[in-house]
Amino acid sequence: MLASIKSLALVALASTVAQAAVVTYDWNITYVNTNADGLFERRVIGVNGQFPPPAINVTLNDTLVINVINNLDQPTSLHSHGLFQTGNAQFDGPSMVTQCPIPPGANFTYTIPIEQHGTYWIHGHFGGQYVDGLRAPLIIHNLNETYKYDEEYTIALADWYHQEHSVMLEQYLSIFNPSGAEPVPESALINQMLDQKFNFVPGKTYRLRIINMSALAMFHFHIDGHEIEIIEVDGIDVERQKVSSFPITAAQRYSVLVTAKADTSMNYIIHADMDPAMFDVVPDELVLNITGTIVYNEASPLAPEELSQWEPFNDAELVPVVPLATQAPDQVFALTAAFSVLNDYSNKATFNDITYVMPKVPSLYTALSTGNLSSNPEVYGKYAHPMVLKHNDWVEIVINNDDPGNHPFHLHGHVFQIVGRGEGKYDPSSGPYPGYLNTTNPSRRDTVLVPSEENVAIRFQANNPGVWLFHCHIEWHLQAGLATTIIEAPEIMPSVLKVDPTHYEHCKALGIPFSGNAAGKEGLDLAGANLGPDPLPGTFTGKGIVALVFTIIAALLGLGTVIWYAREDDAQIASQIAQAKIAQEEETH
Ligand SMILES: *[C@@H]1O[C@H](CO)[C@@H](O)[C@H](O)[C@H]1NC(C)=O
Ligand SMILES: *[C@@H]1O[C@H](CO)[C@@H](O)[C@H](O)[C@H]1NC(C)=O
Ligand SMILES: *[C@@H]1O[C@H](CO)[C@@H](O)[C@H](O)[C@H]1NC(C)=O
Ligand SMILES: *[C@@H]1O[C@H](CO)[C@@H](O)[C@H](O)[C@H]1NC(C)=O
Ligand SMILES: *[C@@H]1O[C@H](CO)[C@@H](O)[C@H](O)[C@H]1NC(C)=O
Ligand SMILES: *[C@@H]1O[C@H](CO)[C@@H](O)[C@H](O)[C@H]1NC(C)=O
Ligand SMILES: *[C@@H]1O[C@H](CO)[C@@H](O)[C@H](O)[C@H]1NC(C)=O
Ligand SMILES: *[C@@H]1O[C@H](CO)[C@@H](O)[C@H](O)[C@H]1NC(C)=O
Ligand SMILES: *[C@@H]1O[C@H](CO)[C@@H](O)[C@H](O)[C@H]1NC(C)=O
Ligand SMILES: [Cu+2]
Repeated sequence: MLASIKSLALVALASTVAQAAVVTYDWNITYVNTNADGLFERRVIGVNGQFPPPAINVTLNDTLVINVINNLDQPTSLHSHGLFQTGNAQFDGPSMVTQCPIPPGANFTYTIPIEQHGTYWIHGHFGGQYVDGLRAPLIIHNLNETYKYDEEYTIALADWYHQEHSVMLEQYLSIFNPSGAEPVPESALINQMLDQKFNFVPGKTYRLRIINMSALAMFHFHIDGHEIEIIEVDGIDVERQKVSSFPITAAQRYSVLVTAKADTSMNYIIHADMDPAMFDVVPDELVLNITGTIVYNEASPLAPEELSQWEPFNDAELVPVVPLATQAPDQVFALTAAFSVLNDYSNKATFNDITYVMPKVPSLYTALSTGNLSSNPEVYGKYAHPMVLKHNDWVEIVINNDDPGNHPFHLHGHVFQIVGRGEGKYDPSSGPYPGYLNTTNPSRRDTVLVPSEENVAIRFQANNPGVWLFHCHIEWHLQAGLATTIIEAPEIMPSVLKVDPTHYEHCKALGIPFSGNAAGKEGLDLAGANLGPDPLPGTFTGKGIVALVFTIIAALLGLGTVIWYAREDDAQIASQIAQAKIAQEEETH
């Protein structure tokens, strides 16, 4: 199968005069049946009866209009990942943060002035709909690109599951999965299909835009026989950097330049190796290393396959072409990410012991309707985990990863600077942050990986009034509550942000209040607000709690045995417990 994403002849574009256009996409979101990985036919979420959903393709200064028709039997919403949405937070997309979700059968128009260029993606932001396929590249061209190239291809990497997201999520968050083992994908796809081919012509220079649209998997990317040079990271053009391979975590993007060979005597493999470290279990049948092909001549043989070394790579060393010095922060926050069994006995994610739970009123609507209380974090509800920022302040967030897994953290509405990295956990009360890197022109991006038991310090200026989610982009972890809400410049929000009144009609249709505090009430009366589970009391942590909980479950189910903690086996144990429970119930009936 040839690349369905057509190559772009940029020569034609480069000569035209800047002409901002309104570019309209009609997205009729429906279920589609497809066998994307050739292994299993399943129901997925597609657009206009097609799967994969079409890539969106616009130019800097255009206005992107997406007319959504929700033909699903569940609500939906769309997030344009990486776009600043200046003055436009109402179209950022996350359900219950900046909008009520779009009810089944309803329409919603996203109108997005394009103020950036580079490689982005668009995905569902209601529940985990993107895991079921609602995701597509969003490419923004620049009439005056920093680097010259002849053609371009988009390479969107994604993990692929055979079960529907909602089924897996229920299992993942159930009390029978106390160690929080994530669902492991059945396969991985390039451009949501198998065996994607990219035609190369000798002598030409190609820009490859690599997007990781995964729910979980982290890939290492390399191409046999070709040198690659990174030129863009998350929409920020960077000084050329030659690499042999690089890792790309969920939600990150890179553009690389690749110069085609001078002859067509061989074809070459593109490798996207899934990092097995991300998975609790690697099933025998899971193909970790997926490939595409660079085709010079259909008749030529494949060049011998090269295994990459997965060389160390530090994205903090990428130098933005448009420099931006950092500034001393006016506000500093420290967030510690962790997973534990909370007092609802399910394994949840927390930042500073708070697991994110959606408020009853979308937080943006709370900010716009609570007057001078909008600067008081209490109105947003404790479990929305609000962090209120003053307009134009420089803000630093130190993210401590106190979990054995790696997590890619994404901030909506901004790119941030990576200003520091360090080992272990940083506690602001212990003195100044020790891990600052060169802050002359720090690397900027919108999604950063924080490895296990390490910390990363990021900075940005609070110059984009709005409500922005900050969260782990592993979809399972977001659903487990690994999110906070940035309330940026609430004092001026009502004067700079307006919400299209038709959006409130969707709230009404779904019975969601759209003014007042997190409980939909006046003032600070939060009675009836959504509450989350809290940490279990006492000193039990990690595996201790897991063992304890199994004991409790076993006791509750009347099983006389103590079941020991075993991360690899707990799904199996859980299913044994469930089966035992069913058998017991059947006996008593
Ligand atoms: C985009 O718009 C900005 C502001 O109106 C203008 O300065 C810039 O030249 C435009 N760029 C292009 C490529 O049209
Ligand atoms: C949307 O797609 C569904 C399913 O293919 C179809 O029945 C419906 O007519 C479409 N709606 C519009 C407005 O195109
Ligand atoms: C993207 O849009 C440009 C014009 O804006 C067009 O020339 C090009 O063919 C489009 N590419 C794709 C893949 O649709
Ligand atoms: C949604 O948009 C489609 C296409 O424009 C239109 O046919 C349909 O009536 C609209 N539905 C609603 C509920 O407005
Ligand atoms: C294009 O960008 C380069 C720098 O990247 C700049 O020197 C040049 O003036 C720009 N040209 C136009 C027409 O904007
Ligand atoms: C995509 O991101 C996930 C999660 O971080 C990661 O496991 C996977 O290796 C990434 N894929 C690529 C090609 O880097
Ligand atoms: C996947 O690729 C990596 C890196 O090239 C290699 O070390 C590993 O052995 C490969 N795994 C399989 C199953 O081929
Ligand atoms: C907040 O607003 C209320 C009503 O608009 C007003 O009565 C009150 O004085 C204000 N409080 C402060 C501290 O400005
Ligand atoms: C910091 O980085 C800039 C370029 O980004 C470089 O010019 C400067 O030499 C670096 N400073 C140090 C102390 O490494
Ligand atoms: Cu995570």
